[in-house]
Amino acid sequence: MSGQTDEVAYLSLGGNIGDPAATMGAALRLLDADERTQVLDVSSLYRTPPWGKLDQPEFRNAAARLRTGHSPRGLLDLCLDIERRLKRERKERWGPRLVDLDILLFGDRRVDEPGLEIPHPRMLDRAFVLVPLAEIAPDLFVEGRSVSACRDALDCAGIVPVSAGGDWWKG
Ligand code: A4P
Ligand code: MG
Repeated sequence: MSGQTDEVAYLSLGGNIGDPAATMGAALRLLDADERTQVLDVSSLYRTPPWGKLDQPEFRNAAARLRTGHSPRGLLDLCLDIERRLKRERKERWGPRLVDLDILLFGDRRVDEPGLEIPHPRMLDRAFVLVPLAEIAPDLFVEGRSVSACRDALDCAGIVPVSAGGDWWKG
């Protein structure tokens, strides 16, 4: 269902243990199954070198555009619940993970609360976020610059699409 108060939000998805493509696909299907949330568009699935902590397996990453009737906090709670249902184990910061769902943008809102910051504070530093996001939203403006211009300012070496288009998650 969708209503007049729905907003468009962007998510980043990532994982590097187990079968990340399958887990990320399951996460997107659970988001789409939520009665107040609809998955509008998904990027290709990308293979990406680990960022931050280098001695860990390569990641799979993707970005998604949603429409949601939830508040930003409600969408975060939904994402955390889906992570739990997919049995994510939280261990070390920036370390290996089954599936990670980050809210990048929520309409044009800015949120700075305990446990929730939007726009995601590290999104503009991360090619594994901006390459998939630029595929589905190249002209979206973040902090005064387009997503594609922000991507072009980063080192995107080794970030390679591994799906043919954005239907990989439909299962
Ligand atoms: N939180 C605050 N703001 C948000 C937001 N906008 N979206 C809070 C989602 N969550 C938000 O999350 C910890 C808490 O952040 C949440 O419970 C929520 O209350 P987390 O994902 O466990 O945090 P983290 O992993 O310790 O830190 P961070 O910076 O979010 O790490 P990331 O972004 O998860 O990075 N390399 C590649 N190639 N690909 C990757 O996907 N991911 C990471 C982890 C490192 N290197 C990577 C990748
Ligand atoms: Mg995170």
